[in-house]
Amino acid sequence: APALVTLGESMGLITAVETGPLEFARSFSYGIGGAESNVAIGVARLGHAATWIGRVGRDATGDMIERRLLGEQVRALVVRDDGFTGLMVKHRRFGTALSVDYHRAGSAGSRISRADLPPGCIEEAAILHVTGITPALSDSASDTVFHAVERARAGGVTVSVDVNYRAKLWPAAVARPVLLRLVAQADLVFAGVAEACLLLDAVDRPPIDELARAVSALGPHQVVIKDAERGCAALVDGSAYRLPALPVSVVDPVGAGDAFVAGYIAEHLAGKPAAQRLHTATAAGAFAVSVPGDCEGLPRRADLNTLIAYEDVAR
Ligand code: KDG
Repeated sequence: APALVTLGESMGLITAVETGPLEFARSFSYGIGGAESNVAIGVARLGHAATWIGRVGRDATGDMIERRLLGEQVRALVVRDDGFTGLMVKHRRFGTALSVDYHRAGSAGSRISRADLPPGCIEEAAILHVTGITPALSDSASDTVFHAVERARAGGVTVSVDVNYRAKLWPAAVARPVLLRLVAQADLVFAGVAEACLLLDAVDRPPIDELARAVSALGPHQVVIKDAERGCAALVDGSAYRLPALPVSVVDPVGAGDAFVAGYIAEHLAGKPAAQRLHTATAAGAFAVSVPGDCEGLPRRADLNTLIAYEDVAR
């Protein structure tokens, strides 16, 4: 079956349950986070085969990540590393103002190397999805991403890139040339407005349809610009699309971008036209922001049908 393969770092995610300063939080939930595993889980929930490749430590968090992925029916090609599994600490100061601290420098996940990609694992997929997070983690992680992209291109596999610029991992000036190199080799690119401006070195914020066109001029023939609650714009094989977001109350925006990507990729794998890919992506984003965790809220097919029925009633 046509399938997704992705690689990156997944981490333990400690989240303060109460809103307010972290030092006064008394209860915490424990879960997993990681942009690429979020996408893999989202695609699997929507009924497509998904493979995630990455390293975790020989620790309880590493066990949890492996079990969670297996429980989501993601094929997890997990390499156990002597390093520790990275962690994130998330708390909500007020409303949807979330802050995330990373504890990941030197982690097992950052030590991913091209030797972790078994022969055929990229070549047998329909889509390879990578993000701009992984090249920021280490030299070997960066090498792994570009090596995977090269193999995908040689094997005729569609290359999908989520720019996912993380200011806490690297400064813009260092990230920019690397992200440009990645985007130039992609068929399909997802970027937020600020990320597109970073790529294009645009200081004014051009309208999002213009951003899509300008990013596409860098190489990819499918570009989707995500503009949070204002919706998205896309340029797919020369045709322009614009879709509003769904009006939902936002509990936790983290993971919405990954849900969007998962929805888009799932419909791409299903051979659906661009308008349907964007529609499902938008719905998946709406589900994700309604739930506190990074990946727990990702929808299944039945959830999408519920949403359609709900929209019909609301209308
Ligand atoms: O996209 C959501 C991610 O930010 C989160 O799950 C963690 O991969 C992550 C990162 O590096 O920020």
